[in-house]
Amino acid sequence: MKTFYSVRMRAASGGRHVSGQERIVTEDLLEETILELHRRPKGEWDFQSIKVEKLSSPPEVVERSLPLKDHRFSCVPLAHSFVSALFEEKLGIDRSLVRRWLAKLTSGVGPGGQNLPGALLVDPQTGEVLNGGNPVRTILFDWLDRPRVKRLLLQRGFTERTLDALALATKNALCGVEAELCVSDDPDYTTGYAASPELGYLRVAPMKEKKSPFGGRVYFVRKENARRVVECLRKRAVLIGEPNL
Ligand code: PML
Repeated sequence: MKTFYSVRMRAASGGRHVSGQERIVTEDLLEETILELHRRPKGEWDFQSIKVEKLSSPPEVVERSLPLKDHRFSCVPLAHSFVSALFEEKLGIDRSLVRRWLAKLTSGVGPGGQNLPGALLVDPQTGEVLNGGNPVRTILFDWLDRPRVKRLLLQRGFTERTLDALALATKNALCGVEAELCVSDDPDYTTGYAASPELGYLRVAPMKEKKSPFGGRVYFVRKENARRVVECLRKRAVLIGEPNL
């Protein structure tokens, strides 16, 4: 039986997040993956951590990702209206709650307007922020054959961010996240996404204004499920076979 490793890198500058990436690889790819992730951050950093963890059992293989659809709008308010109306109609999540969170994500969701190093959990029925407001990171996910899926997505005009975000959103759906909102914190990347098992992975542009440094993620999870979902996001290792394009 093959041994698998999780390799996770994060880099920061002056305490601010600069770059984060993760892979699940077999032993033969371990060294080159560590080096690849070390070289990964494009911007300056003064702190980098690379964590390598041997998985106690092989990751679960999921055949296909969430289905990917692209939605483009002429401005941010139209994009936000589309997402909030859809969440209300298809998922029963109050549109004003969705609008409020989209507004927060695009204006600094953390204390003092900081971006958070993970997602906030919000109950979709009551709007309560769960887990004591502590951000939760989804870890232990990757593509079964990352280079091939990357080529496929780039050929279709998607980006490497899509590659990572589609895998992450697919794992989230598997763990019981009912719906998710994501705004990139990269000032030059205005495409975000909204995802759920019913809706799939909806790339939405523009989710924020150009040059805005704000972004983040909100996971809608019912309070009674929060503990189980967080456990899964942190512990269940998942490899995804094909992008569902
Ligand atoms: C996409 O292009 O599919 C949206 C990706 C959002 C990525 C968020 C981030 O990690 O910056």
